[in-house]
Amino acid sequence: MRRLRLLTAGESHGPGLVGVLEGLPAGLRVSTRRVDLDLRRRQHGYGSGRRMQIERDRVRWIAGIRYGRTLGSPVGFAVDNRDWENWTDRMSVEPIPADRRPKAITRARPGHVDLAGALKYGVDDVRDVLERASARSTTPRVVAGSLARQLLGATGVRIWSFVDQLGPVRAFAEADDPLACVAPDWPDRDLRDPSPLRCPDPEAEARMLEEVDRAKEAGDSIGGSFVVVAERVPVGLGSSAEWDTRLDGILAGAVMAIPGVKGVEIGLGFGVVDRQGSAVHDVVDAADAGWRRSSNRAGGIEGGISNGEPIVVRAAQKPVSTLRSPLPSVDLATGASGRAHIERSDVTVLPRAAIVGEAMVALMLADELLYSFGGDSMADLRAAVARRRRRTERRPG
Ligand code: EPS
Repeated sequence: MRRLRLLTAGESHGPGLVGVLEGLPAGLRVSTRRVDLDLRRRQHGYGSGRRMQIERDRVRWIAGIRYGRTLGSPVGFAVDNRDWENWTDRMSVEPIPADRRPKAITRARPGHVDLAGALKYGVDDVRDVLERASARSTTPRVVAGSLARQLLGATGVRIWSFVDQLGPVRAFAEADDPLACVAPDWPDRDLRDPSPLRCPDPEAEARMLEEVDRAKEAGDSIGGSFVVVAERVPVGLGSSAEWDTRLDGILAGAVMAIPGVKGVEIGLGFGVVDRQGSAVHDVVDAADAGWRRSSNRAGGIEGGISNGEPIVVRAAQKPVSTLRSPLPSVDLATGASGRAHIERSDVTVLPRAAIVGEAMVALMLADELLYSFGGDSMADLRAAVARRRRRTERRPG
């Protein structure tokens, strides 16, 4: 990140999670209610395990906010783990003699951090590495992302998401452009009253729910893909001047860094592979007084720069790697073959990962917005963005 800095810490079953977000301008009006709503959205979704009934994530501000507005100093925050009280021995900060410790986990789960992490850090108990790799680590990202969303919102940008595929079931499968089938009021409905899997195609969602049940009955897990959309992003975020300033690269890296994400597409993504250029590139709509395109296959980014169209990011998420019918594994301590260990877990985290996707996209866009338009205060930032919009949102003549 170029203007913002985010540091997070926290183990899944430790006392809690913390974060510091540095670089927000002064004067951003912070809605704690909205942050808590985003935290609640991250906890919502069919296919979650029992843990989500234990936790009631709420942000606790520690620094950087006064009378509901940012001060320009680093914003510090915490989210408590309610489950911690059940884990004080297994996650004790104080030393425990080896003979009184709960049993170490030594049979790594294929697909999880377990084996690579244990070998990297030279640990005997896989819990030392799995705790931080947990989906729980995304909680502070959602707090920071919610602040970024509020900053973007103050300049007119809106971010939303949906699940577009779970296992073999794809939303709006018959459509050329599934995004065009999402009802315009979906983002509001999704906020007020999210559907079980946060899928805007009810017929597909019913079949997705059956897939989750089937995976659960089989002791298996299931993944899929989600889409994040950012609307009214000003023209000109990112640049083609240097490899690491391209907005598509920045977004892809941040979304790929969500646990379990194995692929990221912008716009048409891998759909560009089998089309000719004329069926890929978006022409400017002759009937529009602005610079609108008649299609948005580029997903709102050309040459690494936002072009004013909605930014569309799609991510593929692998199935959760804890299986109730575990895969074969090898015991790290003895070298003996056996089955991977089983932790309480989820059948799918897909609807929740989409909220983390919103957070990562919001953070990257807020960072680029601040880089391009600067401002020590929100008033400076808003004025600079409005100036850019005036210059870029109408065609001459
Ligand atoms: C996770 C396993 C489950 C999830 C957890 C991620 O936790 P537990 O082992 O306590 O049942 O619920 O995700 C969260 C706690 C969260 O807030 O997202 C895992 O193995 O990664």
